[in-house]
Amino acid sequence: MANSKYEYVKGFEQPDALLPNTWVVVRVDGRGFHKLSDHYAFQKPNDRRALDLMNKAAVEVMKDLPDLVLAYGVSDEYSFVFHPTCELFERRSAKIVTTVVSTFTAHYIYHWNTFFTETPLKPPFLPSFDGRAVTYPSTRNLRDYMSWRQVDCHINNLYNTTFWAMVLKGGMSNTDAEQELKGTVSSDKNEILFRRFGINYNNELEIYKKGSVVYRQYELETKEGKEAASSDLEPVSKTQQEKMRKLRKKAQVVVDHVDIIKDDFWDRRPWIVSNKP
Ligand code: DGT
Ligand code: MG
Ligand code: MG
Ligand code: MG
Ligand code: MG
Repeated sequence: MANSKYEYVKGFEQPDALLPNTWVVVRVDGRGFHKLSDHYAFQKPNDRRALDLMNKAAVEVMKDLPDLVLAYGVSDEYSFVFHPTCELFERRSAKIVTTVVSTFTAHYIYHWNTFFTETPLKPPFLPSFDGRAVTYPSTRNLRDYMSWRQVDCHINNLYNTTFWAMVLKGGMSNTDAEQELKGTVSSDKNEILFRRFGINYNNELEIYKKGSVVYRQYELETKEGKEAASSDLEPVSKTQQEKMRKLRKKAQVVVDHVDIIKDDFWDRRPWIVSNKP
């Protein structure tokens, strides 16, 4: 299109490319889910339907954006991880974040009825999500970020499980339960659960204790895939990149509820860090 005298306004747009060669984590978080979860009567402390819906939306985001290598979700939040080699939208932050957030929200709303069959969405209580991108220069930093979220999941879930047992099963008021839990450590909460309510925290569902990890599973590795994986060409050629993109798109996206703090998860799935299926 021909230049117009108006075109100078383009110069007002600020560059916002994320630092090259770094891990990019986009975390989305439900806006005002305290109110939203009350309104739609989410079960306390965990509503399986709500978590399954979050996971469904995350799986669809992974399918829509083959550049993603990993995601981790807990409560009303999900962290999506792009590999350091990712060049999506020339790494422009706003484009990446808004695409993840709107794709996630679209799937969350689209699939709501499948999980909440009795409680249709109705304004003004419509789910929306905020989002931000943070870059991490080393794989250690990325793993520490993931560990941080999973530790948070554990701490919150132990607290919430104990709190709601005291209130719903023990008939305590919210204030009394909160007061009694003030200053307690993990072992105290385990004790309260076991002695007063016969609940062994270890037997709680993994999805509640560990959150949800989403990644691509390459069990059915093809010959083509092995060739791509064994290649250490730097930089990766266009055809190679295309080949890997296709493999990523074909791979099954799975949801797991496992420890991502220790090495085991990462050692078993080297393609997550190498980005070479
Ligand atoms: P924000 O993120 O600043 O807009 O505010 P909120 O209200 O979304 O707060 P946030 O994100 O810190 O905490 C998540 C809220 O979502 C928290 O109040 C509990 C609620 N929530 C998430 N998952 C569940 C669930 O499975 N069951 C119930 N009952 N509530 C849940
Ligand atoms: Mg928040
Ligand atoms: Mg929130
Ligand atoms: Mg949250
Ligand atoms: Mg456009």
